Amino acid sequence: MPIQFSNVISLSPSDTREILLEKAAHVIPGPRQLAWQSLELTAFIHFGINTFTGREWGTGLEDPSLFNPTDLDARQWVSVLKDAGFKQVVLTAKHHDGFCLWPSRYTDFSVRRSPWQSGRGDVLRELTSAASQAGLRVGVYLSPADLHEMEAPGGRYGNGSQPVPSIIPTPVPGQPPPSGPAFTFTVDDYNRYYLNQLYELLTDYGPIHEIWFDGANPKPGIPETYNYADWFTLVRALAPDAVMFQGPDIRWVGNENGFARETEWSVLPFKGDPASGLRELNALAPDLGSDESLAQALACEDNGGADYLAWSPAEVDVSIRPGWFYHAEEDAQVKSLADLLHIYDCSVGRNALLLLNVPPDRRGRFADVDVQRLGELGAHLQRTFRPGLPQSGRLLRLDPPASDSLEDTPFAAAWLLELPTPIVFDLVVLQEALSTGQRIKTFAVDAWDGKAWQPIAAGTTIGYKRLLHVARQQAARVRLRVLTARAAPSLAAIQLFNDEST
Ligand code: FUL
Repeated sequence: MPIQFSNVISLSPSDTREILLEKAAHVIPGPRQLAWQSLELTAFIHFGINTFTGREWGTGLEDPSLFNPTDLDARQWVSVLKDAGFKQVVLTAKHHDGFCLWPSRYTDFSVRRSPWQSGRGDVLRELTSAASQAGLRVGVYLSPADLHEMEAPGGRYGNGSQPVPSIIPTPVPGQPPPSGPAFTFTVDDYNRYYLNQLYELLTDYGPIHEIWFDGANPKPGIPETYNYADWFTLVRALAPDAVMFQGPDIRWVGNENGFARETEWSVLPFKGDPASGLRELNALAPDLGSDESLAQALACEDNGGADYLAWSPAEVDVSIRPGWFYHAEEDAQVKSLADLLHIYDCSVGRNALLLLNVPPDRRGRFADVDVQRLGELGAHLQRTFRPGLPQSGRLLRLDPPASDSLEDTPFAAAWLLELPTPIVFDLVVLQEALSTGQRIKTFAVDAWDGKAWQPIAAGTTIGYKRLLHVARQQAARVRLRVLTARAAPSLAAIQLFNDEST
């Protein structure tokens, strides 16, 4: 039986290494994963009670009247981000403290009890209105850990309540219900609360394209079981195009510094039932997804081997400042343009998506220094990646062996980019065609100097995209040789650019 392309492929303990790798070569992204990955550059907005207390993690017992932005302007956020090339923005609708930036029906620990707009404000509404006008997508961070629900009297988190069949959205006397279909889940008090909040976020604000299930918990000792399966069911039903971070769709890259791995695979091994949507892994592992690590995961004797392979692409979250929230004393520590470009190379350029955090200040606006830096970033990227000659070249597949000076080097596949006239470039962009999955393990790039092929770059994995800085040079013919691959690879693009920063 030939192996079919699929988002998830089951493993068997009897799979040989060859079959395992053949299966890995047939795991492909789903449409929502592909749409998400092609955004490339997305923004995170950490804003909330912490902005006004100067903390990174709140207590959950703050006075909501502390939340009082003097000049909140989500249109400023959106226009600065859009001009800089960002395609989506994810807001901390609720951080670990539990304070809600929208007037939830299910708690009074929210903007409703703040002086901002006399308690009638809604930060998520401001953002979704501005973003939909500008054509930016919106995502929401809804922290599973909730200190207010842990610490405040009557808190529902870990209160020992029994799971009971519960209608979501749960009717609230005197308040119009969110509109949409009703669901019944058997859940305890906190999961009911969390599901109701998810429901509000996914039905009251237009399309939501990413849900951020943060993994951190300031008080992990308080026992509460998250009913992930129910959360995922609700999200799929109400927002079928949304990707779930640390759910079935996308994974944390494993650090908050802005760097994907030099070798970053999107096909990973997992244990358990793929239908559960839980993709549990050690996100910090230095090697995720190499041939060796797949073989080890399958053979793992401690707790049984991996059960399946799934498409699990990396998201790189990093802040433009030392903290996630705005602190005036960090104004001088906003990352430099060079830092941001390095992060871009090491995230978008390494088969990952960049989620760059830009926290609004106490006015509710991006500070001048952040605005300036985002402007510099956008200008640089637009200059570098402006459409031009590369797109007009012909991309030809070459049959091995190649008849030239490097013919002794075997290759699994090769492509030639041929331009009508030579161009000056110092940046090579490679993209695999993900409709046949991620297959390339190692490759080399050569440029034709008029007499012979000269090697100019080499590397591991390509996947969605690989950026390679090379010595500035002029050529009309550039060749990619795939040296090793899991199966016959397909290529989407070779492009050449002139990165003016170097
Ligand atoms: C972490 C949180 O604890 C931080 O406060 C921040 O939200 C970051 C993006 O995720 O897990």
